[in-house]
Amino acid sequence: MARTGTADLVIVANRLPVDRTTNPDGSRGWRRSPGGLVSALEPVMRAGDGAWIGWPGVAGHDDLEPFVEDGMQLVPVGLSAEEVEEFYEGFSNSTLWPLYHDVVAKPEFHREWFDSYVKVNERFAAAAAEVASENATVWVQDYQLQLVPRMLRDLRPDLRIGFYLHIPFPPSELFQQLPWRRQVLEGLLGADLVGFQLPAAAQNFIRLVRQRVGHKTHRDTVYLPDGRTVKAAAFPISIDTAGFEELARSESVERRARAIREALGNPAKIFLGIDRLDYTKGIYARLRAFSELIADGHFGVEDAVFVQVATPSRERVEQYRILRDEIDRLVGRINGDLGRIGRPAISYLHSSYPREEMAALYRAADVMVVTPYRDGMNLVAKEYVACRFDNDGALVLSEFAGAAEELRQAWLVNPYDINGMKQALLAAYEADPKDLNRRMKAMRRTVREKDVAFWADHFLEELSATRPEHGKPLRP
Ligand code: GDG
Repeated sequence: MARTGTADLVIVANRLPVDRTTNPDGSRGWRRSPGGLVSALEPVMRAGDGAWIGWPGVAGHDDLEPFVEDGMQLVPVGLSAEEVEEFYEGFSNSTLWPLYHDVVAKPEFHREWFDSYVKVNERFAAAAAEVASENATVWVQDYQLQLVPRMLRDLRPDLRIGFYLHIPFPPSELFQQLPWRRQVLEGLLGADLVGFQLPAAAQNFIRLVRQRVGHKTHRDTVYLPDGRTVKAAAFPISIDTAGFEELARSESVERRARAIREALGNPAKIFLGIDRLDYTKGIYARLRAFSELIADGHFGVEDAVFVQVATPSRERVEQYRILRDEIDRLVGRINGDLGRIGRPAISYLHSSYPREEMAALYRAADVMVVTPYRDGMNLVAKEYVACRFDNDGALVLSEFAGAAEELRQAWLVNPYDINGMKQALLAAYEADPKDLNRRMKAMRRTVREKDVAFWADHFLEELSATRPEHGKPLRP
């Protein structure tokens, strides 16, 4: 067996939970980028000698020594500029991302991109093999690393391996387009447990394995010829609910929320959208629906404003540039047609903000509008609910976001149906406080009970239960 390391729990993700920074004096440092995933895993990581393997987010292979941050061993994996283009922007974000999101944009298939994907996945697998202790647990994250489970199992058959997909897993009719469909399925089958956001995604996977790889399957289990089994199941991801609520309750956030409303001219209602600027998120259609409500005379720009935060994302990918231009044009046209001096219909912000500002926006918004064409889960919807501790505020939510399976009391919409969206936006705008209260209370119960710690614990417990005779237990 290969030389083993000391980590009992290894997270393998495209990105490290820190960003590379350059200080004013030219020296380099790290800044923590706290996400839900890292806060959920921190307790287990600390207790069990954890390591996190990922790309630092900038091209180049310089100074990539493992380092310790907050008791976590961080292991950087370098990508060359060409690999960023072919593995990350190419195969991950121009092939898999659109393919897995219902082909909302046309996926591009290039053989060199896949070659790069294989090479980078090998590098991540080798890094994991090196730091994992004997019989350790390795948890691989997301669509950029689907070949890692198989590669890692070949290097280290002693490991217990989990995989979690954060985005949707498409139905067989779409997945079949992928020229490398078999390699991807076999890559995932290297895991003991493959987790998805929704049960339907797990079923898509099981069906594809039966059809394309020819393995025997029964319900949620795949039976491999060598006697090993692989389980596929749903583990809907969530947020640090208590953390968000605490932030939302802070005096400074409350003050900032009031200042935001003031700056918008104290409209009766504030609509809010917060998304990465991504073509899956349905930003264009939602802004059109809102603007038509004004044009149709349901309310005026003094009564309501739509604040749309679009966080810059994947800016070197062609489809994202096109989208940005389209949204720029649409916002310009709507404001030109409907706005008055000091009163735009849409307040559009192409920028990213600190968490405190996000919480203040959630506090200020009367109607939160989340209308993706397809979304694995959508954490923004859950964050809004977590921040509404007064049980007020309305959520308009796409049926095609994973979150719709849990947040049933939202105004659910089909984002392809503009008239239907208009009706839902208007209903949310006019809803009486009692109705809002009833809906929000129920949704808050859901996000409180099922937070990100619940998600991580549930996955890791299920993973320990696969091959119980094998691998050491984690000590949370
Ligand atoms: C993928 C799947 C799945 C956004 N702008 C800013 C900011 N954000 C934060 C939000 C939220 C997160 O980023 C976005 O998460 P979403 O779930 O909404 O969407 P994706 O980025 O597409 O995430 C998705 C998720 O993975 C987890 O599995 O739910 O379906 O597509 O937390 O608050 N945060 C800050 N400033 C910003 O400007 N601080």
